[in-house]
This record gives sequence, C-alpha cells and structure tokens, in this order.
Amino acid sequence: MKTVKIIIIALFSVVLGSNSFAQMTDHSKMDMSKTSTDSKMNMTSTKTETIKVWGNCNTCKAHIEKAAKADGVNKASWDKDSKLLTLVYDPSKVKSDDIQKKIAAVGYDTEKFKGDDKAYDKLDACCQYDRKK
Ligand SMILES: [Cu+2]
Repeated sequence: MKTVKIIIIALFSVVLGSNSFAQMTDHSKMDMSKTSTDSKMNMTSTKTETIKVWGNCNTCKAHIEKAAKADGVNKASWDKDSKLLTLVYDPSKVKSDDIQKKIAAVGYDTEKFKGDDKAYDKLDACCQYDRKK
C-alpha cells in the first residue's frame, strides 16, 4: 500500500511537473511567435512605389534622388530612360505625396505635382525637360 502511495505521488508530481513545463514551453513559444510577428510587421512596413518623374539626364537624377531622400526613405532611385523613380519608404514615417512635393520644389514634375516654375528656370539647360502639360 505504501508503495502504491509513493507511485501515485511520483506520478502526480511528474504530471504536475510536465504540466508546468508545458506551460513554460507554451509561454516561450508565444513570446517567440510574438517577436517574429513583430519583426515581420517591421519588414512589411516598408512600401515600394514607382513614380514617374519628368527629367532628362544624370544631373536630373542626382537632383531628383537628393530631393527624394528624407527620413523614412530607404531607397530612391531614378532611371533617366524610363523616367521612373523607385522609392522604398516607411509609410508610417513619410508620405509619397510629401516626397513628390519635395521633388516638385526643386523643379521636377511628378505624377501628382507640377515642378516649381522658378526652380525649373534655374535648372541647367540640359535639365530643361519637356514639361508635363
Ligand atoms: Cu538634367
């Protein structure tokens, strides 16, 4: 009878022990999945967008990319042949419209905004692109 009691107690403690162990494991699993979800959210929080920006040459490219670089903009790359600006940015930090406004302010037309006239007039002759109508 004594042995049976000991066995029951032993079994009980094993069950209890494994239970609490299982709980701990669950906890660490939850924490891990939470962390991985968070980092996934961080990864998907950058947005890639392609915007048409009018311009001619490599000087334009330098102007456009410099104007596009801002807080929250990870990448700004303009292609003079396709006239497409590829932006990789964090939409929680910066808006596409604001980036385009900055580009327009240095004289370049974008899809949404017309380049500033005074800034355009000051551009090098090679950069006087055919303006958006
Ligand atoms: Cu140019």
